[in-house]
Amino acid sequence: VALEEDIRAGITMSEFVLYFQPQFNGQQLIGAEVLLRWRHGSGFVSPDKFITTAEQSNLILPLGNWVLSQACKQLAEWAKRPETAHLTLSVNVSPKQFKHDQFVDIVLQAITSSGAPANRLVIELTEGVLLENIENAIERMTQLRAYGVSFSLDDFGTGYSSLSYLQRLPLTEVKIDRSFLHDIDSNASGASIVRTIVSLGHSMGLKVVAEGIESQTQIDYLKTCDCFLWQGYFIGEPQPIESLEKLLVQTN
Ligand code: G
Ligand code: G
Ligand code: G
Ligand code: MN
Ligand code: NA
Repeated sequence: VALEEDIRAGITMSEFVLYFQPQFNGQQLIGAEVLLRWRHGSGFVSPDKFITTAEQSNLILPLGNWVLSQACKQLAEWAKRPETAHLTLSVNVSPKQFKHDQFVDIVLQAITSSGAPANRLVIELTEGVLLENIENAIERMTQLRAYGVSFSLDDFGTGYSSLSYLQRLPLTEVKIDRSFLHDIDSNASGASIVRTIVSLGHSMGLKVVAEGIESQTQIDYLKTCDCFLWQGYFIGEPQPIESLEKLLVQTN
């Protein structure tokens, strides 16, 4: 309850900020994942410490709306300049947000009020919420897809659902869970699992993003798997918007 009160106060006091973790296609910067940070007291509180509470207390709804609207404002800014107009933003959406009756309207509202190009917005979801009520999930996703919004399945490979089930979802992308990337370095079966997941994703007609890249070895290996969509500390940490934009100048 104390944490819940702190989050409430944090929202009104504008203590929440967005960080942006770069995403690359090979050497080229193509966009970023939006990651919420809480500047509270003496330092930053990680989402791991507050997302669960925010989710339980419904505070994730105002917080999540804020993230979506900020991301859309950023996309609208980028759309004005040719150097940045191609960039995408991936926003994490929690189960409670996705299941909310107004979810589709909330996303459309964020897009419309900011003037963001909908086809630059990617929504990251996890398997559990999508399969809890698959018909409903398909309907919501299809409605937003019609406007150009894309969907990425986060933590791919850690769920338990059948592929035929997953294939029914109008996804555009999967993100290989970072535990598999980690295993490339630590054991032999890790490497073949990553290769299999990449090939599986491609055969489903999806983009495959490798996240949690922490070494050159992993990059070299991903190239041999025909996976060029990359995200991780080794190539770009989550950072404020200003430094992301500097990076753009350096990489283009
Ligand atoms: O950025 P970091 O690795 O600390 O994130 C920890 C967890 O919090 C990750 O699972 C990430 O998806 C989640 N997270 C980060 N930002 C957001 C956000 O804006 N909304 C939601 N729902 N989850 C987020
Ligand atoms: O599956 P197919 O033989 O069409 O694949 C041709 C090549 O393109 C393969 O190397 C495969 O990994 C890659 N590929 C297939 N589908 C996709 C896709 O949706 N996105 C990306 N980035 N690569 C793909
Ligand atoms: O659950 P999700 O995939 O959205 O989590 C994203 C989280 O992963 C962010 O909090 C981010 O800080 C973290 N992250 C990003 N890159 C790396 C990395 O290379 N290694 C590890 N261990 N975590 C990472
Ligand atoms: Mn994510
Ligand atoms: Na993930």
